[in-house]
Amino acid sequence: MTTRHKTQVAIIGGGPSGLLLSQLLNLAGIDTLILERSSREHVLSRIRAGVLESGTVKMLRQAGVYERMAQHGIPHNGCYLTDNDLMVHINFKELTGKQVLVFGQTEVTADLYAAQDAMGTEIVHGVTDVLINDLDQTRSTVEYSVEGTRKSIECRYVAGCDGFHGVSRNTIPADVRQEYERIYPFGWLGVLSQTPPANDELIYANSERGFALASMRNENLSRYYIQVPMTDKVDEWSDERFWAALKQRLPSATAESMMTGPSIEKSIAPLRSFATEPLRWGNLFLVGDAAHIVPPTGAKGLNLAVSDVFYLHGALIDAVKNNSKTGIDAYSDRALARIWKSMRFSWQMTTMLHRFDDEDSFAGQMRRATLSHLEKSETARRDLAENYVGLPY
Ligand code: FAS
Ligand code: PHB
Repeated sequence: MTTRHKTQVAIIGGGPSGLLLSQLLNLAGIDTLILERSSREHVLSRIRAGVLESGTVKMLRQAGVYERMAQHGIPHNGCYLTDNDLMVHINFKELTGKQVLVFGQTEVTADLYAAQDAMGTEIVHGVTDVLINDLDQTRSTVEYSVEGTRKSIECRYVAGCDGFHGVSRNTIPADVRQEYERIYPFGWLGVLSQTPPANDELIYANSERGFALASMRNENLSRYYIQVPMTDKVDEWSDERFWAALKQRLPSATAESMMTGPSIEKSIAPLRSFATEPLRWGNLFLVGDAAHIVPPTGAKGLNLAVSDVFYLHGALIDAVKNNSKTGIDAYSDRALARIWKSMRFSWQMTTMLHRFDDEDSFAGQMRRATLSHLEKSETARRDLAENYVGLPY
């Protein structure tokens, strides 16, 4: 348990945002301390994102967590969008010159923990009752409890990397915060199975029965999702029921040839679009899911957290090392400019590929027309590809 009372940047949350920010600040000689609510085992047990934008790969390389990603990550030059048996290939490489890397967030987080351990950074797990004070003073304090003891740490800046259900966002006064939200009436039932992937590239499938996604983690670990009503419970979905529903939504050739097997993880994730403004309140800066949530249809969640870290790490280095406030003053607007564009893309992919219970026949026609436009128009495919591989920082 830490006995420290001071740090330069206190980071709340030991997920990918907090860990990556801490690693980049430490590499620049800035002292940090991470306060994490869960155990490390719990953080590393969460199955989340699977696709890394090229910008994310660059940032992880800059942070020194590159070897395993280079060894085990699978470069993908494209993906498929399908409507029953119509398969439209989006060739990222041809259209943008870029590719994405399939490498699980769990692996990224594990590598970041290992790098932070090697750095000797203090990460306090099992913290509760975090309270952030004096954000309008030159030095702020973060109070927290751990193993029954109340502690506090004095710091110059606080990074709120504590996800959607954290305390940071609500530390900004309600009358200062402007929140934007769209809750979708469905979730994603996700399954991990030790089976070869159904296809060499991801398939985002649209069908009368709803959305499905065929993804992967490696050549013998597949990740699948199907759209389910938010009222569904995981234990209502046997493996057999899941595989049958998935196959009905994928192109028939894929469904016939794919291998199924026992699920090793099964969970339902709700879908929402959410953003809060501003991302700064005095010495506090919101990063990643603490600031925004996107539906995973655009594979943006983790990648957007990384671009927030890109903007904030440079700003904090300037503020701490050179006492220049320019970067931190600009952080919120700079990060939000990219956040809103990714928010739009994720919303567009979600509305284009999911069925809404109250939709009329016109909506189905619009989905099919969008897909057939993508099939025929290189311009439309380039627009999708540019957003999917990641807009510039
Ligand atoms: P995280 O939520 O990962 O980390 C926040 C950390 O803060 C957690 O470890 C939490 O324990 C801790 N914390 C919370 N409150 C605290 C407090 N009061 N004090 C201290 N610590 C506190 N993105 C994709 O791109 N593709 C996907 O397929 C995808 N699937 C997802 C499925 C689910 C179920 C969820 C929830 C998210 C998914 N995401 C996906 C988005 C996800 O990958 C996030 O974008 C990513 O985890 C963001 O990282 P962080 O900002 O670090 O937030
Ligand atoms: C995943 O593999 O978990 C994944 C991939 C792409 C997405 C969402 C999830 O858009």
